[in-house]
Amino acid sequence: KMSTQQPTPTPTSTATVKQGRGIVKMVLSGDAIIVRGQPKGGPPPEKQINLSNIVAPRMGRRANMNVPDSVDTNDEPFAWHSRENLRKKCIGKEIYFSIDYAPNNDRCYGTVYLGTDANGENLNLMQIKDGMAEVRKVNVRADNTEHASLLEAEDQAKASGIGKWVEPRPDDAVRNISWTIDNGRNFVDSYRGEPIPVVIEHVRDGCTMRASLPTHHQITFILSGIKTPMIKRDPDDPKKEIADPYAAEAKFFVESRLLQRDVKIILEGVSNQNILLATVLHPNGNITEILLREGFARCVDWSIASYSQGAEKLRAMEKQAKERKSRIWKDYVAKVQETITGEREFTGKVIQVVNADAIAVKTANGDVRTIHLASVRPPRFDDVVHTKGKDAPPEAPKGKSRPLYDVPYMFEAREFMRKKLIGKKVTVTIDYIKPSSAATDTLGAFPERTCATVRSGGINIAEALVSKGLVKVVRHRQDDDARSSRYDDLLAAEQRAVKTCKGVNSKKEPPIHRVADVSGDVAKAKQFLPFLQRAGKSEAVVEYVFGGSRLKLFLPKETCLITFLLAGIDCPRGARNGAQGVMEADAYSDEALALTKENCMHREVSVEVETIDRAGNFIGWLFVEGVNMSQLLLENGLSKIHFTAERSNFYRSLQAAEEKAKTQKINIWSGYVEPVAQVKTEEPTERKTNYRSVYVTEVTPQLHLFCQFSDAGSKLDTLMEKMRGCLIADPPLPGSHQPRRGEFCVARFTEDDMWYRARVEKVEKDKLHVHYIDFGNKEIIPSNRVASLPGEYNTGALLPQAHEYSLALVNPPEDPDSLADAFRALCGMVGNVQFKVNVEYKDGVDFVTLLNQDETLNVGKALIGDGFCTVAKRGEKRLQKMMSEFYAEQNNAKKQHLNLWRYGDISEDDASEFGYSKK
Ligand SMILES: *[C@@H]1O[C@H](CO)[C@@H](O)[C@H](O)[C@H]1NC(C)=O
Ligand SMILES: *[C@@H]1O[C@H](CO)[C@@H](O)[C@H](O)[C@H]1NC(C)=O
Ligand SMILES: *[C@@H]1O[C@H](CO)[C@@H](O)[C@H](O)[C@H]1NC(C)=O
Ligand SMILES: CC(=O)N[C@H]1CO[C@H](CO)[C@@H](O)[C@@H]1O
Repeated sequence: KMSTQQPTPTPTSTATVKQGRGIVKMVLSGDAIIVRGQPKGGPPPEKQINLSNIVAPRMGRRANMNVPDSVDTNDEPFAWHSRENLRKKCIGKEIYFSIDYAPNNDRCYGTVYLGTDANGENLNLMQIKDGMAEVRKVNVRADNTEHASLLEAEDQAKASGIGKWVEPRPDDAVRNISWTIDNGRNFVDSYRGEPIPVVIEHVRDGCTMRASLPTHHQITFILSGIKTPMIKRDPDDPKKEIADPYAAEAKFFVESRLLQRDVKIILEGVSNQNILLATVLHPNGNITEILLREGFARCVDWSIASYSQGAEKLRAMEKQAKERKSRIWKDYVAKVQETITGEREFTGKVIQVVNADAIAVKTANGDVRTIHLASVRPPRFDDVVHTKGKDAPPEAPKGKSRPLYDVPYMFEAREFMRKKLIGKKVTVTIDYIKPSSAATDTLGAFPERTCATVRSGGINIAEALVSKGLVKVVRHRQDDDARSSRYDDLLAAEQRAVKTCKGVNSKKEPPIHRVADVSGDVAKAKQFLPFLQRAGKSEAVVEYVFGGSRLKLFLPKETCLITFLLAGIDCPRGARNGAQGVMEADAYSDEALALTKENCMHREVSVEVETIDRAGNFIGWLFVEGVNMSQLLLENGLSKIHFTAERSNFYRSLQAAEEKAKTQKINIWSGYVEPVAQVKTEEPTERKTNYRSVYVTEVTPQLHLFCQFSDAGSKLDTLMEKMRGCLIADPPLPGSHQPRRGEFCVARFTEDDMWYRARVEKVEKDKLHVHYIDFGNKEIIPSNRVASLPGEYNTGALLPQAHEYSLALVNPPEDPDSLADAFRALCGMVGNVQFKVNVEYKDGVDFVTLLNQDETLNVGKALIGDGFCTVAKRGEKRLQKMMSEFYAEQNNAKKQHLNLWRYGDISEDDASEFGYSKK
């Protein structure tokens, strides 16, 4: 601690001052010190005083790089002992000095006393007495009593052989100085974290110092975990220094406490530039924490993991300084974090490993939430250290991309999480919310992410993954507080993983997973079939659950991926793309999916493959922990028995399971009425009607109609309004989205320049063929008018609203001109008013009767009556009555020679002759 006493200010000119007081800042050698006066505003004045009339052995010096031919010099014998003798006596202490001779400003000889006046111990004399210096004979005058006592003391020291007068001279009289260290890593490791007593020889700035070790190694180190404001050389003028604000203050703060003090240091690490990292331990506290607390330093992520005394204390100290806006934080404003709504901490069951850094958790109330592990990211191709050298390009795979198997250590990461977590309870502590981001050149868009610390059985999963080298720690921006609450643990774990060469940090080639993806490959699937059939039971890992009875399996022994369908059941299916557009989900498909997901996702299961379907999907039985999944679905009323189950061994138990569900009337059986007697279903003879109100939004030249149900209009309006609002608030970068065929997107309709949901039908060079899925119209637009469809507005939120229909019993003409006439006529009939439709039959699309509201117009019938179209013949009994009405209309048209019939009767037989061909 600095004395609170007021030393006499040391003037800059020594010519006038003969005496003074000060604090010893530094001892240069056994006969020279630097004294510091009282600060007056700026840094305190300093003054070098050489002790008069004595001469101590010279200290060895390192070659000065700026002076040519300069070389390292050795100590004169006992130079170190002499310096240390004086240093231990007076460093940091108050002294009184009396100047004996000062030929100029730079040279100044004096007598120095410990304390505040000349009654204190005379240090010049002390050095002579202790045999640490000789009397400077040229100066000595016989009449001077002071000189006489120096000479007397020297004689005594010589006589008793102390200090430099010892005989014989010991080996350590000259230090064996090592100015440099070859291998920092090895040097640090050799001390194994033990505190080393050192003397701080120089303070370059608040966090960079030089120290001499007991071995006389001279080391430069920086304090682990922090950075203080820097003093740098001006790149334009090497003599000038540029200092960050508070750099001088930080340096003084450290210098006045540590310079030439006896302290201990712990060597903790080494930077990429071979600079040592260390922590200084001082009896009054450790300077790293104090600098942070005082606002002289900030935490730095790259070295904080090296700090051996508990990184969390450093963060806490920094936080305190920030809150007080102390020094470097004077303009600090806390960043407003994305608000975390709801609970910050909750527990749940892990039901899926979504990625190497993400899981799906089912909470107590049944919600499923995707949770990203905070501050880590999955492994990447360029993470692995390739044995072929740094410049070897990372080996991205050719062909179908399967990151799980192709990206080094991705599979290991997934397996670690799968085995540790699936079906297990975890505690989730939300650390931050990462807002959604638009797509960039290198990264796809991603939705908002909930980032959290996830613990299972007291283990921080992210930390475990990092320490195994299976994920990497994200380097956040210095001022970014949106990070893991255990960020320093992650950094420390990564440091261990690098040191022990774990996972992506290994220098070995990463493990390779050659996996044959048989799913969707009919030919390959057929080759595998006999093999799997013969195997009987095969072990498998469920990679994904697409639907209640549809799964993707990985067979580790066979190292192949297959699509697998549960045998013996008819399970409700979700919304899907059929041949004629999106098909709506069957009732209870979500419940069936949830049951299979919860029981099977990522589990180890055994399967018995029976057969294969035309698309190359394997069909068979799946057992998970002794449960037959087909049977479980039946038991829960989420499937019906399929007739193919009859030949299986499980038929009886399957039947029993279905019966049970039926009698309990659960799920698909909730409306089930036990049949009184078996009635043979016959083909209905009566037409059934169930009209729905629609708006016709689009007519195609082939006379197909796209309609929106009137009762769904408000839902669509709300969705579009929200979606457009979202796109205006966060406008997509034109051209940032590269849509693929079949993908849903948003497209700006040329006519009104507004965004609509659409589907890409074809991709050309700079053009896209898009189909507006809620209205049915199509157009070709430049690709920069298309953006990605925000997730919350996709077809999961609302199915495409344009339903495609054909007119029942109506045959459009094939001749292009007649077809164009019919098209115009149809357009004229279906203006912007409500109609109603009844589905009559399905044949590719739904064929409908289209009536206006008061039923005065039957559109199909009118087209035939006006001779624009002909009657399409159908065999169904229920349609015969309607068909005969249509034929009557057609005969009328013929008689009046309307349109198609203007040249006479073109009956089906001679149609081709007239050029009106029919299929
Ligand atoms: C004062 O002491 C220093 C350090 O030992 C030495 O380098 C310097 O030459 C001395 N100055 C004079 C004028 O003797
Ligand atoms: C000085 O130290 C170095 C390494 O610390 C050692 O190799 C060398 O032998 C020592 N020299 C003497 C003279 O002790
Ligand atoms: C570091 O310093 C603080 C006081 O600033 C003290 O409480 C703590 O014990 C010190 N730690 C060590 C390892 O010396
Ligand atoms: C052969 C077999 O494993 N049968 C199981 C099918 O699943 C039910 C549960 O739904 C089990 O009870 C059976 O043992």
